[in-house]
Amino acid sequence: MTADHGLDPGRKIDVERILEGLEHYRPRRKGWRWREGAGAPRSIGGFVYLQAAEPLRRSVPLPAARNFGGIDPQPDLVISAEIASGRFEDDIRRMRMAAWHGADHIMVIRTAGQSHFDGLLEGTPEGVGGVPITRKQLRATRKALDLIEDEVGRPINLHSYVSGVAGPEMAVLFAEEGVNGAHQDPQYNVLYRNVNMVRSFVDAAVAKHIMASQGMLQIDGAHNANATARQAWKVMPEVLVQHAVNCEFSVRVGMDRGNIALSTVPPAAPPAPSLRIDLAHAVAVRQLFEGFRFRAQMNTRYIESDAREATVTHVLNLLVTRLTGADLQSTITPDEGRNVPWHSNTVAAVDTAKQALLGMDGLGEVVTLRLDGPLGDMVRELKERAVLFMEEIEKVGGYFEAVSRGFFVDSGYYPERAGDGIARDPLGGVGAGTVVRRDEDYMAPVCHHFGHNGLPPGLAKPCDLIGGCTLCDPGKIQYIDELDEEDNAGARLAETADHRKAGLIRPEVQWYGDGYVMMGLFLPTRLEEATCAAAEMARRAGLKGVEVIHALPMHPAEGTYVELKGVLEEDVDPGSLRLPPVRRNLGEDEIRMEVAARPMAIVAGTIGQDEHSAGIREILDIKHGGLEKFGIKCVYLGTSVPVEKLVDAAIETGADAILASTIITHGDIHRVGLRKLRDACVEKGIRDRVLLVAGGTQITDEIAGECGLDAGFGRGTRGIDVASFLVRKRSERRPN
Ligand code: Z97
Repeated sequence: MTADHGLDPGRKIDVERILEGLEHYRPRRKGWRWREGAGAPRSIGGFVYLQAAEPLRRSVPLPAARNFGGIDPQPDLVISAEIASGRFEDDIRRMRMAAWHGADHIMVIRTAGQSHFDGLLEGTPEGVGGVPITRKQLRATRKALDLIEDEVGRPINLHSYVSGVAGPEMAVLFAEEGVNGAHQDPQYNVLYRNVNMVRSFVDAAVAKHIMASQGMLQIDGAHNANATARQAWKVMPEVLVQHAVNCEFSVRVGMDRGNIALSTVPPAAPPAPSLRIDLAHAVAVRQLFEGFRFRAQMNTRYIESDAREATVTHVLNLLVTRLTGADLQSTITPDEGRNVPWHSNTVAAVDTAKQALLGMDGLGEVVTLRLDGPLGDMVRELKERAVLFMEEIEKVGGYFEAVSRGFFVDSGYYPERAGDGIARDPLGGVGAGTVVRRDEDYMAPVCHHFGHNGLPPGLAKPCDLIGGCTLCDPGKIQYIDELDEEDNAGARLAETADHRKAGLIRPEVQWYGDGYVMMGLFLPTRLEEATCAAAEMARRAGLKGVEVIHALPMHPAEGTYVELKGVLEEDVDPGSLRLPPVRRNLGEDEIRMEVAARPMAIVAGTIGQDEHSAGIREILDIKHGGLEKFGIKCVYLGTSVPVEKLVDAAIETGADAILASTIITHGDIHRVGLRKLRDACVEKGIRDRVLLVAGGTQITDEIAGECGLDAGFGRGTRGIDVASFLVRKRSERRPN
């Protein structure tokens, strides 16, 4: 961090500094923010984008951006990353990485079982399967995100969950701490957390009212039926009903439609013929709920441990998003199937969304969905089934009665019923009988409160009675720091402090210094043997705590691909490394323009008794982006060329540079050859006006320098590396 506490892109975020002075930190803005600048065509890198938002100030572009001048356009949709490793102090770093790749909605999953707590947690214990949502965790995260959003130049939304019997308290906490969005759906409590129905809906009214007061975005919970039902693709009519219940309830409580997002997931996935089913569902949802927002998510139900499979399903889902429209795009990683949240997978999922959405930019201009055929029929049928479902709810006496009869999460395709729905007792569940009617003179001196409030007349705002509520006067918020002396963020950070201070490098999956690495092995044997053998090999290679996280048979007998994780207890001191010099290339267009303005010619060949030619030809030939591509005139003399011949050719053609390739190194023959080349140039008086460049698998810049040449290029060199060097060096030496 720099002096003004802004982030320095070249340095790690200082988590200890984030935790300092938290008791006084206030979120600088509240409410949800969409991406800006979408809706009109935008020119970037010579392309016209129809669905792009404002670019980021700083970012990491997609790898292929190298071919497009390094552009990093940002799609029009907000992109989510779910980040919750159990330790918020480590998640902050992952949030920064995700933001640089294009995430502007950070969803923090709650630690297992937090929805069963009947109050707020304080302190910051370590979580399991998520992060404990506490004031300290939220405040530190929001503070870090405030810095990160300055760094990338785009608002970043922080999000978590308002559910369980502490839902209203959670909503107040979120409102106080500047949380920008939350899942809130009373049906979730009823069906999945067995909270009493009356309690859940009353709590929801309070929570939604508070969320609405801050302009928070709400995501509903309908998708959980897809994730839970035995046959998830059959609950489509029910999902529409669940959306309807939550949408109507939210609007009546006072939420703005523009802040109500339907959580919609494609009901099927390959190997099912999913796209037809998914499209019909997506169109039906959008037709029924016009004016609301759509949060497109993958169906977690179908995510196994295979990264490739998860990515393909994700991309198919993104196609549905582009064809039917959405406001917010979630990203899911194969970690759903592995239960290990890897930094790299979170970032990869954000990139998958960005890449696919950009690739499908403006798809609606060239492709339309045919609603006058089978798709339209399916959409109509789905809507009819949903309406019939709703009518039956009314007929049996309402929502509570319907739930008690197990209408929901039944895997029959309505009106079929499989009888496996979740049934709850309207008089039972957590918090049953805890709702009491307010007295006539009930009075609460707080500003955002649902329902009857018997305030004295003439008050400007209710909290004037107490000199301000916590939402009007944040100074009243009680900030409680660590309660547990052992299980707290400070203690966890202290454990790694020395390592971090020493600047040592250790691999990491989710927590600082966790040492985890992933190993991928193909083993030519059947699955059972392969998984055991792979684990054994990893142990022998020195990994500890080895666990197989993925195995895919290639053939029942021929072999299996296995991925495993384990801890590598190795540190590297960066001070002990000899880093190769970093060469930054000029852009392709810049090189071309320079060469057009001042023509450039080179002579090249493999020197000595060396018959290798593939490498040097790749550097020269236009086919794979060699020097010719930039307009550089190349004279190639072939293999086993005496250095004198190269020098003579350079004089004859007035070449700007000589490229000498040398692969063979025994007896240091490469060094001998290169020195001879330099000497020959000196002898013929051209050393000052030609650039001398060596290339070959074993060549380094250092070796070339030692032999009196200007540069050396080794394995992995591309034409542009050499072209960039030549252009830059020539203008350094001879500016005109
Ligand atoms: C998603 N990948 O993005 P607890 N309320 C609702 C929910 O859907 C959930 C909770 C509360 C998923 C994330 C699934 N949703 C996880 C409407 C969870 C969580 O776990 O009971 O504390 O609450 O939607």
